[in-house]
Amino acid sequence: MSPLSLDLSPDLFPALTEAQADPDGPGAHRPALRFGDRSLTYGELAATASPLAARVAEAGRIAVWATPTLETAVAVVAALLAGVPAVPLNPKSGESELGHIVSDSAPTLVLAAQGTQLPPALAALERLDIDIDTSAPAAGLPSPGTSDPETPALIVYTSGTTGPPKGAVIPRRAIATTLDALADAWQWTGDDVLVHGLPLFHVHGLILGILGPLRRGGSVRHLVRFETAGVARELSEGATMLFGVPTMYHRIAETLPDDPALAKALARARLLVSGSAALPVHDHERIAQATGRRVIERYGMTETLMNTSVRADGEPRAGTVGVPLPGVELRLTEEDGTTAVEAYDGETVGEIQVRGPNLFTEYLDRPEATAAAFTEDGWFRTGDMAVRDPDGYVRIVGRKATDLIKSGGYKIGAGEIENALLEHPGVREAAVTGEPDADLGERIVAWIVPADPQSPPTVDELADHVARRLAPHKRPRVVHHLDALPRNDMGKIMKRALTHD
Ligand code: MCA
Ligand code: AMP
Repeated sequence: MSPLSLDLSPDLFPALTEAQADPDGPGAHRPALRFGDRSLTYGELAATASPLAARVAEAGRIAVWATPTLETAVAVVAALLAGVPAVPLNPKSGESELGHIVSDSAPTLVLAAQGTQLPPALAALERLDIDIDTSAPAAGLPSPGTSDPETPALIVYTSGTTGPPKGAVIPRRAIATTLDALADAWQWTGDDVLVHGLPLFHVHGLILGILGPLRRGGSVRHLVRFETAGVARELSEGATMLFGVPTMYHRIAETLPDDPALAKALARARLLVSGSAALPVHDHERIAQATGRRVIERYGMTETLMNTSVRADGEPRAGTVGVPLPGVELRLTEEDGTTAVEAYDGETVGEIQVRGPNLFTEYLDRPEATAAAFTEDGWFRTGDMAVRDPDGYVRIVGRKATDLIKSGGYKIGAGEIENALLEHPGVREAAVTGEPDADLGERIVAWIVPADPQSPPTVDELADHVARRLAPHKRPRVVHHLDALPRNDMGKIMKRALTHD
């Protein structure tokens, strides 16, 4: 593994700085971003993001209405140039989730694409329209020397086992170091053209998928909406890398037998990368068989950004997440959470703990939750359980909390869905579990005791209720009605009994 020099220079996007300094130079004409049929070169991105950066520079914290559009990318780049923390909002979030995020993070402004209608939960916020006007005279980029690497760059909301989502405060230092570590592991350069259709309010789609190519001086083509036809088109028209969650690769694996053009396009790619959840070996093998190419996996978390990856120059082994990235310390610990597991035997299971410049700073305004997430000597407890092969490859075998569900690559806390279900008048008691699903990895299952057993609420009614309050990806896909929830002597719901119906 090559050593990584830690670049803590405050300039996150050297290619953008170069385009700004020399607007007629070749660097300014290189493509940066493309969403559907709209695109920006580096020169155009500098011209549109720099005046926006100047306008938000005095804001304490901004929210970004993170639709899958050029505007979102421009807004986040502008915030980073200005050194102002940005909170990306899921535009499909329901009223109670949005209300929580806005009151918790207290932004002073919300940035949204011109013409977008914002929901009532954002009505109290001052709105700034993102107007992509590349003809406007470019303002000077804010001096990069003014930004401390520890300055919060993004606040990304992530679910825990109970209660509403917490804001993970991600400093500039973590973004720069994780992206540079991935560049080393993947031989990722400015010549790469990335294609993806991930949402832009999480680490995967936004930091890796938008800021990653921009930091390298390369380009990204966003599909706006994930479809295998879009993947085939872009990879056959010059894109070199694909990022996706396992559900997307599962859909690719399902489509491949009837789509030779997709197989041909994937075979040309330099790198196919999966992450956010485990990609089942069956899907790995189906894709390898149809294309001759192996998908590689990387493992990360909102709080840690990226921890490990199969390297481009390493052996692409299905079912593993590869080796620790340069600069990342990784250990497995025994049940006590502090004794390190020394074995590299492919068998001894321990909790993954990590330390390094890729880590977040804190959960916003939650010192207790932050303290609980770390050991006394500064290791972050991921809650993921793994073994290590003799050559250091990490294989994730499960996770500590049964109350965390990964569905479609989204992390969802059972507790927040239970709370939402209990707000429905037809629900007396509720418990939520995840069960295996070939497409989503896990599907959300609600077990409810209806208020009126004669007319229990239907699955559609409860799905709509949760989607409207929280977000559509948090909606239950299956609902079971029970007379009572199984409880132990202490009155605690025994979820393991529920999964074995
Ligand atoms: C259906 N829909 C509904 C309802 N039923 N909407 C409201 N109420 C209902 N009752 C709508 C959905 O909103 C959606 O609308 C459509 O029906 C289909 O929804 P669904 O089947 O749920 O999903 P999908 O659209 O097929 O999505 C699959 C997906 C998605 C594309 C794979 O799950 C996805 O984008 N996942 C990515 C998650 C991710 O980025 N995770 C990263 C976090 P419409 O069709 O209009 O959309 S993890 C991370 O960042 C860490 C650091 C890491 O390691 O990466
Ligand atoms: P999130 O908090 O939404 O960022 O999700 C982080 C979690 O996703 C991790 O703690 C892991 O459980 C899971 N995860 C991410 N990448 C992988 C992967 N390649 N394989 C298995 N699990 C993964």
